[in-house]
Amino acid sequence: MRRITLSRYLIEQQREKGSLPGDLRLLIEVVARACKTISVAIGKGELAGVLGGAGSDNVQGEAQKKLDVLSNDILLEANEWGGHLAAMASEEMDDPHPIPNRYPKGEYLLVFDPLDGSSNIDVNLSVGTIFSVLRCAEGMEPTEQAFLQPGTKQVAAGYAVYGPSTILVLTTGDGVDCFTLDREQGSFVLTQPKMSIPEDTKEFAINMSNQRFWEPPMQRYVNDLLLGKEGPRGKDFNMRWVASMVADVHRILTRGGIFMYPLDSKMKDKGGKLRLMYEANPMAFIVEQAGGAATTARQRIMDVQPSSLHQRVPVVLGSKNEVAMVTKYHQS
Ligand code: AHM
Ligand code: MG
Repeated sequence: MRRITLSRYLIEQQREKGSLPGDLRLLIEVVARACKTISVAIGKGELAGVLGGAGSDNVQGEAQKKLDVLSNDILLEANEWGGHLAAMASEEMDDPHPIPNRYPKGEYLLVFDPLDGSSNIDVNLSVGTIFSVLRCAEGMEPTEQAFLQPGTKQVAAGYAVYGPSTILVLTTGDGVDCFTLDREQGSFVLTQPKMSIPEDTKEFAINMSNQRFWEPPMQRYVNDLLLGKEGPRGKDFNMRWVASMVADVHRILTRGGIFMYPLDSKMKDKGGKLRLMYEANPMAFIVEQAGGAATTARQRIMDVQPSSLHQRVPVVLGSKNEVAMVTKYHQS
């Protein structure tokens, strides 16, 4: 079997399709390298003393885990000096991180959730890294304003899952490909080219404990799923909830499904739970590139014009026809 490493894949994309600028290729390679480093730290777990709380809060008032902080530092350090970035922003930092003056600057903006699903760290379940790449408009200072572009402007997005194996899923706007980390060789190898999400599904993912706080259309929709064969949907549904978006989305990319973190009355003033710039947008780009759909239940996620870096949105994504069904419930 032809073994295609991530480096070879990126070089071939650049050469054959001309679709991948050199700086973007470098950026993706550097992010992938950082993910390998994070994967090693997570793999060592308690042995490396990386589990547990960091004793600090992030800008959203959430308690940071040691691995949240460590993963953020790894991504910052890896990406600072290559000359491909104008600035970075992260779930774990209040403001964008400018490239230090001693390094050259590039045209890209990198946004990431360094460790998604942190509540799963200490219980040894899958966690991941999510990232999104934008271009900094010419002549614009890479301040928060430069980042506030809708998801349609993303030039690349991806996520890593640190699970039984470490995988990296990537799109540059030409489909979605999945790589598996060969731990002995230290390289990501293409294992699932051109991922595609089935249009229909019988599996949903939602945190059911929030049911009574959802808006009425979402309550009606999920009730109808639960009624199964006897209800209006005429089929039984299965449910999964890992509480790591990366793992839930990866399952959907592999076998279909619908993932929802809808608006609920507890966080109505915040706009939702998941963050637009570094959770919803990159996942929406990937899901759409794999033939699925991603909405807020009312609007395509990638069309939302961000008003702040840490903005939150409701998220409904996955199998196309099921996502459309959710929109229908919200229209009636
Ligand atoms: P995090 O980035 O702080 O880890 O939070 C995001 C995570 C998602 O991965 C997951 O889908 C969701 O929060 C789980 O939330 P809950 O614990 O409310 O079920
Ligand atoms: Mg997250």
